[in-house]
Amino acid sequence: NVGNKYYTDLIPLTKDGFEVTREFLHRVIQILLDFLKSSNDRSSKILDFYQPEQLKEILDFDILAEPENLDQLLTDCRNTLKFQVKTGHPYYFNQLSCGLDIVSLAGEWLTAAANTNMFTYEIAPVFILMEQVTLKKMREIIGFRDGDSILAPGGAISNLYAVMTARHKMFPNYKTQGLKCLPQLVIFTSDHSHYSMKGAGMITGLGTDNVISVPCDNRGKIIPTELEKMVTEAVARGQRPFFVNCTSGTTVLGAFDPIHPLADICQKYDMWLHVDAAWGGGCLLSRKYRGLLDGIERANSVTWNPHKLMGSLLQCSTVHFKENGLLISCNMLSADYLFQQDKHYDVTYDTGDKVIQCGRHNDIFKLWLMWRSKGMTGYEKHIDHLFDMAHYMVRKLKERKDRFFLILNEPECVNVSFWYVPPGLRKMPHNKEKEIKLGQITAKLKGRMMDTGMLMIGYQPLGDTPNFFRAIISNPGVKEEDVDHMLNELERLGYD
Ligand code: ABU
Repeated sequence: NVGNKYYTDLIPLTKDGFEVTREFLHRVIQILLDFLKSSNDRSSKILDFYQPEQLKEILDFDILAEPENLDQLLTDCRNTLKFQVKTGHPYYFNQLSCGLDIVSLAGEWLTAAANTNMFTYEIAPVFILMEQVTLKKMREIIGFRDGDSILAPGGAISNLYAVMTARHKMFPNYKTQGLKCLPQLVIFTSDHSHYSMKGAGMITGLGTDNVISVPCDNRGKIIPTELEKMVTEAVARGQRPFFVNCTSGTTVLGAFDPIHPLADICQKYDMWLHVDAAWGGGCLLSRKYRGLLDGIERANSVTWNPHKLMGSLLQCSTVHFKENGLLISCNMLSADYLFQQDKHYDVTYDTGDKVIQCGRHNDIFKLWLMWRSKGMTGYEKHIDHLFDMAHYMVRKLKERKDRFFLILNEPECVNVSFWYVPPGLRKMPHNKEKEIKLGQITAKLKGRMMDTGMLMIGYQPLGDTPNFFRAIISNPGVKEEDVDHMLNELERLGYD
C-alpha cells in the first residue's frame, strides 16, 4: 500500500525503500497499460476535449508548499493520460507521427531509466556505439559511402544543421568573424516546403527575405526551370545563391521534388543540395517506394525523421552529411571540462562537440530496438502497408466522389487530402465560391470531430486553396475498416 507514503519513502531517500518503489512503479505501469489498451480500443474515444479554461477547472495543476502523497501522484498520472489525446489510436490521422510502437516504447522507458547525456562516450558508451552503427546504416541506405550524421531535436533543427554546415563548408571564416565576412547568401526552397527553411534563414542571419520560395507545379513539386531562373536573377542582383532545399515528402501534399534536376542545377551554380526527407525518408526502406527519392545520393545533406513514417517514438530526427568532418569543424568549441583530449579512450567517440546544444537526449535506443525488432524486411512491410492503406483510402474516396473531393487524385505519399462535400453543396458546380464554402465546412467539421472524439484529421489551407483535410496514414495498426470508419464518421458528422 503506497497510499499514505511520500517521495521520501522511495529510493534513494529511504534505504529500505525498494518495496514501496516497486509498488509505486507497478501502479504507474498499470496506468500506462490501461492507456495503451484504450488507445487500441476502437470503441473508446481518442480524446475528451475541453476548452483550456474548462480543463484548468477540471485538473489541479497547482504546485503546493507541502508534498503530495504517492496516491495523489498516481491520481495525477491517471488524470494526465485521461485528458491526453491518444495519438496511437487507429482513428487518429492528425499528424505526420501517428501510432505507438510498443518496442520503441520499451526502448524509451529504459532510456529514461538510464538517464544519460549523449555528449560523451564516457557516460553513454553503449548508446554512442548504437548511434554510430544506426546512423551509418542510414547513410548507407541513402547512398553516402562515408560521411557523418547526428540526431537532432526535430526536423527543423536538422534542417538548420544542414544550412549551418553548408555555410561553414563554403565560408569557414564565418565561425570566428561572423556575418561581416559573408556576401548576401540566398537559400532556395519550394513554396510547399517546410517553414523551418525560413526559420533557418532567420536564425543564421540571412533574413527570411533571403530564403526564396520557388513555385511548384499542381502536384506540389518544385519546378526546376523556375529554380534556375531565380538563381540567375539572384546572381544578377549580386547575391550568392548557396543552398537549395529539395523536399522529399512535403508536409501537406506529400510531394517529392525531383532530385536529379535540382542536383544538376546545384552542380552548375556551385550550391549545396539538401534533401529534407524528414517525412519521406522512410520510403528508402521499401523497394517499391524508394524510387520516389531517386538521386538522393547526390545530396550533400539529408534530413530523415524516423519518428514519422518509420513510427519510432517522438522524438527521433536525424541529419546526414556526405562529407565527414564538417559537423565537428562547424560546431566544435572544445569545452575542456567535457571534451578533454587526453582521456584514456578514443575521444573521436565523443559526439558532444558536433552539435549546437550541450545536453543531448538519447533518441537512439528507441529507434535501434524498434529496427532490431522488425529487421529490414519488417520495415519494408511496415512502409508498404502504410501506402496500401493510403491507396485504399484514395479508392474509397473516388467511389464516394459525390460526397468527397480529392485535392490530389494520385497522392505520392501517405497524405490524402480532400474536402468533405455536405448534402447541400453536392449539386453546386465546382468553383472558387464552392471551395470557400468547403473550406469553412472543413473547420466546422474538425470542431465536431474533436467534440465527439471518435476521429481526428488535420486540416489547413494551402496557397489560395481554402482549408481542406489532410489525413495521414502513418500508424501501421490502421486497417481498411479504420479508413471506412473515417469516411463514415465524416459523413455522420457532416450530415447537414
Ligand atoms: N513537420 C512537423 C510535423 C507536422 C505535422 O505533423 O503535420
